[in-house]
Amino acid sequence: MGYKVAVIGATGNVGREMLTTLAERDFPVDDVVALASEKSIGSQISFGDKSVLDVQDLAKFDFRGWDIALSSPSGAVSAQFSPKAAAAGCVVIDNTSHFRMDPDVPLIVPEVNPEALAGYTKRNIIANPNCSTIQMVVALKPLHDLAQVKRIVVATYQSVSGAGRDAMDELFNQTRAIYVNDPIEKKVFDKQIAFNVIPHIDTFMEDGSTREEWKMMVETKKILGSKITVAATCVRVPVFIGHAEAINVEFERPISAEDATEALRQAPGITVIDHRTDEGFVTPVECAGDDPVFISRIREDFSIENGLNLWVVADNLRKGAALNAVQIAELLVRDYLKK
Ligand code: 2RA
Repeated sequence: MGYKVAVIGATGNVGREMLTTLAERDFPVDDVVALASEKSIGSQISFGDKSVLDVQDLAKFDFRGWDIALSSPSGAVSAQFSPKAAAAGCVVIDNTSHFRMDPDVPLIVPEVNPEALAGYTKRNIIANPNCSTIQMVVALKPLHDLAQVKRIVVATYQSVSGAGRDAMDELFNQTRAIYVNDPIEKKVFDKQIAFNVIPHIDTFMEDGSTREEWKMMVETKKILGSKITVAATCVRVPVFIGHAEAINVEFERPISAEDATEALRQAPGITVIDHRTDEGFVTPVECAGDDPVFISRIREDFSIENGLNLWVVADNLRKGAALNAVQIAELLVRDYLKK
């Protein structure tokens, strides 16, 4: 006996990846529906290689009788429809930032804090963390267990797919325009993204940081440990898929590069590729389409006590969003929604 699963925001980058991941992992569905705004009605979308779905109108959909909704619309749409779906008895796994810091909504990375899922019944909503947070806490969880993380300094190199399909088109069109000496158009990003990097993701805040940097700080505290301090600089780079992060970590206790590497090799959801030779590390183009969080460049930071540096790469649409949401759904049906 399977589950009735709705995908909200099905026509976006993450919504499409959610459908692909559900099909690839043979999630036990009896029925699946693709939901989007009225402008997408009439379009079709593939449910992996299993079937093709007619996109239905979210505004007119009745969630009664549906078990799980994987949701990745805008935050405003989620704010409007997630509570409605939850009230109809459909457990919502929401990829937007809207509910992440709600104390009654668990913020889950299955490899890191699966026990927190028990709190989902308070609102029938579960939050999927931000992509840049997910890959970082997956990498740091085994090291936190070993030597207790005290402070994180992270610089991110985030691909344009994190900003949606139009952002991917903008990178492609700008790159082509520059090659043929055409004028470039800027619609999604405030500056040229082709052959450039932009230290601005999401909106600026009063203290000069961006909401993306704020998300990494507050979400890490909620998922991994409230005493951990985080200094983040989030940068958009001309890459289509795959976020990379240069992470410097200070621990409460000593930790060697060898012990860290061994702990990472044993940890779930992680692949260590770290040879300290040419090509002995991972880059975003190599992670696109893959599930693991990849870790390279593991080395001690001798400039501080108990310091370590890491290079962490993951597919931001898969582990950074869709895969993590489906893994939460797998945990949910295994431990709570048995049929
Ligand atoms: C980004 N993390 O990369 C944000 C949202 N996906 O744009």
